[in-house]
Amino acid sequence: MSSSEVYTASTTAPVNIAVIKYWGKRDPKLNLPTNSSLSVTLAQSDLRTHTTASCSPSYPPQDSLLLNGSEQDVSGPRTQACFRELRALRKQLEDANPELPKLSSLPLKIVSENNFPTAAGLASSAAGFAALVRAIANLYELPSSPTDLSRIARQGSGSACRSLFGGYVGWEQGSAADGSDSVAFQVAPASHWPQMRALILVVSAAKKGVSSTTGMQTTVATSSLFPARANETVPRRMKEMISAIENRDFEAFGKLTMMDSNSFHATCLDTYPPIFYLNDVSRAAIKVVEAINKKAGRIVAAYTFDAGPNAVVYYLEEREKEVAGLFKAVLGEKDGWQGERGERVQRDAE
Ligand code: 2P0
Repeated sequence: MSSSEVYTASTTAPVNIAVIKYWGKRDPKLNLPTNSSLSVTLAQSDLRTHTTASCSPSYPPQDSLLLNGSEQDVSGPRTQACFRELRALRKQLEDANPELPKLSSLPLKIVSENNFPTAAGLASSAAGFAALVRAIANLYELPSSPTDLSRIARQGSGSACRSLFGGYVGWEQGSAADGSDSVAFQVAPASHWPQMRALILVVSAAKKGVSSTTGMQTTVATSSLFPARANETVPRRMKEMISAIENRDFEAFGKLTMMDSNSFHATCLDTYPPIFYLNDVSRAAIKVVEAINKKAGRIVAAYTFDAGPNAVVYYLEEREKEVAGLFKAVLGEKDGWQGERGERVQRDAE
């Protein structure tokens, strides 16, 4: 290779929003979870990270990562784990094929752009690490499957493993100490249930107060509700959720989604000191969903909240007017739903 040659590859990865939540690590270093989880991957055209990975003998010797134009620290163990694993796979390829350029020994330059607020409880780390891992895998021309890449992305951020697949995606907690069986799997492609929609209500685009990593560690250490959630409730609901998706049963999907969000936030409140992710506007959104469902006489809308106050409301396309329309009518004028403190955006699930 010439000393000025630049090798490059790009990809995008979408945000995923869990309907059965990941909360708790049995191994914080490898990001091995205390329970399995399940999410819906949003459409590529909506909330996503676009990442370009490149390497060149002409680059400065240190790896670098630029996110939305600002330089990020890549020395943390999570980013380092992803770089190390991907380089090791490239090295294996180079050893087996001596004619290949020795990219594994070159400095990496990663450039990422999110088209949504970073670290506002909108799963930015999920899309971010998924895109980072796939961009480098493409750059290195690795023969890795999405499952293999999910195993690597998980070490960047747990929820990132689910953004390597589209549609309805599970993350099997696994039991191996080395994390080899803690990977994502596709439950169904988006085309299986194309009527699914997600309305995202950005209550606050501010960075969250308690990081997921810190929050979940404190929950595991202090909540007495947590063991029942991790060992009994979630394993049962994972099976029920997979059936609901397979049968395109929105009532079951919606009820499980809302109950699991409530269960997750209950363990947050039961954490000591307590963790509050929901605020008054979040609770107003829950009330609106309840009113919509009461009026319909069945579950046609389902809320869920991650580690922040922003609501995601799932519904089917045929209920667009009732659900998205009512949210606009009822909450559009309220403080906290528009203006400087937040914007209201509507996003379709793929
Ligand atoms: C989820 N969350 O399943 C849950 C629901 C937040 C609430 O995954 O420490 O950023 O990087 O593995 O993946 C957020 O946790 O945590 C998360 P790390 P991550 O989507």
